[in-house]
Amino acid sequence: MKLQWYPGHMTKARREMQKDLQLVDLLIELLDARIPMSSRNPDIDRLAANKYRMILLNKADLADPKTTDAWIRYFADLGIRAVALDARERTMMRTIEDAVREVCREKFERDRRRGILNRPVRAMVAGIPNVGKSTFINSFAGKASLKTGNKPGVTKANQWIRMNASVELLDTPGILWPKFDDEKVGEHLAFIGSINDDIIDTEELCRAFFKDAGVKNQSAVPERYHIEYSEDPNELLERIAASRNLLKKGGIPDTEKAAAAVIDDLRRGKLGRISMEYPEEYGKH
Ligand SMILES: Nc1nc2c(ncn2[C@@H]2O[C@H](COP(=O)(O)OP(=O)(O)OP(=O)(O)O)[C@@H](O)[C@H]2O)c(=O)[nH]1
Ligand SMILES: [Mg+2]
Repeated sequence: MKLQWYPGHMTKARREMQKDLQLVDLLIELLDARIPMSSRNPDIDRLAANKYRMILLNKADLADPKTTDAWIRYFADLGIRAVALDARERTMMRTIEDAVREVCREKFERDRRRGILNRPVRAMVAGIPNVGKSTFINSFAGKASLKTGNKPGVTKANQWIRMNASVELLDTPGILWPKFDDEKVGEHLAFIGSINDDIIDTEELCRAFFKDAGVKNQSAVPERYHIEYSEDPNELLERIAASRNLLKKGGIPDTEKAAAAVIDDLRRGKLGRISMEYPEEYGKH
């Protein structure tokens, strides 16, 4: 499935990120735990070369826990502290705060040696659209000061939020960093809802999902819709439409509505906790 990208927009976004990074000590990268690689900015290591770094594998509640653990080890091997997260859960925020302190310990110690007390860590929260940046900041701050929403493009501009005396966070609009050479990246981003649905053919996306997560679908999809599994994506869609009574005039299965239902269920975790990318597929870089 081919998706359209806008290179001009990316160049501008990259420049802005470079500028914003000059304002902060720490980069908190939010990745989607289901697709850590496709949701990652491919230039990030170069852009943030001299910053403290942390990764939050967000929406971990929708990903397979064992795979998420493997990703945490993968990033640890690259020297980056990663934490699995459900950003809606405030209980995790203590762990995050401790991790921030640990990652930035050098800065705190340097400040102390120089007699600077209580200079907060300034952190930029970056990630693709809809990954949960604003939700995370709201949970961390303990108040819902930022607008959130289940569609890409909710945050329109940068905004600083003071957490407490020791941390200040910069919320940023989501940015997509497509890797043009890989069609899968676009598909994975579309599966999880980070690409505007207006430019997506839902049926085509759904067929791609059936192919991509083939093994999982052999049980999760038939179970959810009470149908027999089929290797043929069109057949699957027809069976789902029939079983859900989604019919067009003349009793023809409405495969478009069936596809929309599947994609919606996928994004809500109704097809189970599905990881779509695995560390073993990616060499060290
Ligand atoms: N299941 C689940 N949903 C989450 C999690 N974090 C955020 N969400 C939901 O994901 C949607 C997007 O959250 P936002 O915080 O608006 O995402 P954002 O990254 O700020 O998005 P943009 O501002 O568009 O770039 C919302 O509906 C949140 O409730 C999570 O850990 N698990
Ligand atoms: Mg936002």
